[in-house]
Amino acid sequence: MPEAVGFEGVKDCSSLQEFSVSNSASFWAAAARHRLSWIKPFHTVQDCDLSLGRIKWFEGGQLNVSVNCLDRHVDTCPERVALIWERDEPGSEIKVTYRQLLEMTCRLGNLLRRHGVKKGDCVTIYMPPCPLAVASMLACARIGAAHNVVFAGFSAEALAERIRDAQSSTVITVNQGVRAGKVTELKRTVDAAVKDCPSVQQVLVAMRTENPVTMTAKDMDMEEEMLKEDVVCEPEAMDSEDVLFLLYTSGSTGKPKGVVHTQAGYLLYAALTHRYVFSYQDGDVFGCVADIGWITGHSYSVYGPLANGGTTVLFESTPIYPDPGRYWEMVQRLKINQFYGAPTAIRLLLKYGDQWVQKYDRSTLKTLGSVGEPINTEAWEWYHRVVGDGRCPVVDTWWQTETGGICITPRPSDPEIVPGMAMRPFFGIKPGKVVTSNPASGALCLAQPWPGMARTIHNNHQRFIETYCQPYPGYFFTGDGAYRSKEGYYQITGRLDDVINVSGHRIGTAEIEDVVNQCSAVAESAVIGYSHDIKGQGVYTFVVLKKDADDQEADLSQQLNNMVSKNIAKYACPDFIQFVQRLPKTRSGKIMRRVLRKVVERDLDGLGDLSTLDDPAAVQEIIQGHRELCGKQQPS
Ligand code: 6R9
Repeated sequence: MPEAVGFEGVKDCSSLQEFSVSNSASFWAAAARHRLSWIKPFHTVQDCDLSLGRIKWFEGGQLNVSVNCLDRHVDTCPERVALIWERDEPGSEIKVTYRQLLEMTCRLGNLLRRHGVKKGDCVTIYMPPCPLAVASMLACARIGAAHNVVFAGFSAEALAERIRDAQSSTVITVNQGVRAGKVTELKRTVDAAVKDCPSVQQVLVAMRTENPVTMTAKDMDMEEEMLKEDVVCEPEAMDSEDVLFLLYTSGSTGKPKGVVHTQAGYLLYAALTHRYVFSYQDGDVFGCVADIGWITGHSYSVYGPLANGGTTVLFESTPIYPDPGRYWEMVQRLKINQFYGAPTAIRLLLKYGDQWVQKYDRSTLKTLGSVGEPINTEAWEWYHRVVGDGRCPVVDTWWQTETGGICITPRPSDPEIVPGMAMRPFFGIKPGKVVTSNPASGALCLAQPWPGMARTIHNNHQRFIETYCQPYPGYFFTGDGAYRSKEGYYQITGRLDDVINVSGHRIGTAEIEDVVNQCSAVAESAVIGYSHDIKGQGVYTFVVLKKDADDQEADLSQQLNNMVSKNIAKYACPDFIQFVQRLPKTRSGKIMRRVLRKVVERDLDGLGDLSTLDDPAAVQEIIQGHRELCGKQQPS
C-alpha cells in the first residue's frame, strides 16, 4: 500500500493491520486522500459512536462516486475495458470501455434528470446483470439519487414492498430476462408490482430481447430516450455521508430491511478490499459471478473494480448452463484472473466431476474467492486442487450486506491459509473483545467502526440500533457466530438469529412464516433451516392446520409453495412441509425452535431439556411425522 510509507513502525502486512486498527483515523485518512478524487477535501476523518448508532466518515468532504468510477479512468485510459457482459448465450460477450460506460451513464443521468429525478430521490432498479444496469446505478450516483437494486428473481409482491418502502417514483427494468436459456417476464412482474405502488410515476424499460412488451402510460423505451440525451452530464457534488444506495436484506422479522450505504466510506472500502484481498493488479480481468441484486454484485462486480479502474465481468447465466463447464470455459475465453463465487455452486460442480474443469485452460487464474456462506473443507479442497491446480490461493471472504465489503479473509496477509477458515481481519477491522481467550466461540462482533459499514436502516434507525448496536454495547453485532482458534484465526459458524442461508441467499424464517400463515387453512407455522449438501441450508416448514381445514395435504403443500414463490421468490420455497397437530411450545407460548431444529437435524440425543414444554407429547408426534416424511435418508 503506497500510502503506508508514512505510517510509523509499519514494515509488513501484519504491522500495517495493527496500525490500521490502533491508528484508524490516520490509516483511513491517508487511504481516502490517496484513492478517491475529491471535489472538496474532508475536514473530519471520523465521528462515530457505535453505542449510539452514529457513524460518520470524511465529513466536510464532497465527491461524486460516478466520477471516481468513470471520469478519472477516461482521463487516463478511455479505451480500457470496464465491463465484460458475459451474456447467457456462451460466446456472445459484449465489452464496454470506460469511455462508452461514461457516455451511457451520462445519457441516462440526463434522462433521469429530465424526468424529474433529483438529488435525494431513490430509484428502484429491477434488472439482471448487464451494462445498462451498471450505468443505471452510476447514473443515479451521478445526479445524486440513491439506487435500490432489487434482485430480478424476486416476485412482484416482494418488489412492490421494496419500492413502497423506498418511496421510489422511478423504476428501471428490462422487457425480459434471459437465464439458462429461459426467458422471464420481468417487465410483466414490474407491471404487477407497480399496481400496488402509488409512488411510481415512471418506468424505464430497456430491451434485453427483441420481443416487444405491452407498454403502459407510465413506461418509456429507455434506449430510445437515451439517444436524445447529451453525452455530458454534470456530476452532482455529494457530501460524504449522503446516501449512495439502499439494499434490502432479510433480518429476523418478516419485514426486510433497507440497509443504507453512503458515498465516500463505502466506495473507499469496496475499492481497498477489492484491490488487496484479491491482489487485483492493473490489467487483470476480475470475474465475480454474483448477481448485481446482492451486495456482492454491488461491491465486487461494480463499485470496487470500477473505482480501481479494473475490468469486471457481469455474469448473466448459471454455473451449469449450457453445461457444468460454463464457469471454466468462461475463464478460458475471457482470460479471467480472479474468480469470485459461492460455495453452493462449488459443491454443485464438484458433483459433476473434474473433467468439466480440466477441459479448459485456467492458467490465467491467480486468486479464487468464496463468499456467502461457510465453505466446507471438501468444497474448499476441490476448488483449490482442481479449479486452481493447487497454485491459486483460495480466499474465503466473510462479510455481509451491512458491512459493505469483506471484513475477515486470509489475504492480504501472506502466510498460510487454513481450508474453510476466513481467518484474519482486513485493515481497520477489529473483531470483538467480549471473549479474549483462545480458542473461543461466541457472537461475532466488530469492536470499531470502519468506513464501509452500513449507516442505518431506511426509515428505521431504531431498528438499526436495536439489531446491531444494542446486543453488545460499543460493538457492532453481526448476527453470526464465530470460533477463534488457538492461533487467533476466525472461522464463521453460522447465524445466531432466525436468518437462514439458502444457496448463499439470505432469508428470514419469519418472512416465510408470514406468507405461509396467510393461507386460510393454516393456523400457525414454524420454518427451520436444515443442512443441505448443495444449497448449504434447505427450508423445512412445520404447519398446523385449522380445525376445519378440509383440503388434502398434498394440495396444500403445492398451494403453500406457490404462495411463497409468488410473495417472495422461488429460492425461499420449502423443501419439506410437515403437517403437525401442534408445535412444541414453552408454557409462555413461545415456539421452541431449538427442538424443531434438532428434529430436522436428526439429533435426537441433543433435544435437551423438554421439561419446560407445555406438552412434551407434541415432540414425539413431530419426530414420528418427520420420519415418515423424510424416510431414512437425509432430506434433500
Ligand atoms: C456478502 C454476503 C451475509 C451472511 C453472513 C453470514 C453468511 C457470508 C460468509 C458467510 C461464512 C463466509 N456469510 N459470507 N458465512 N463464511 N465467508 O453474503 O452478504 O447476503 O448479507 O449475507 O452470509 O451468515 O451474516 P449477505
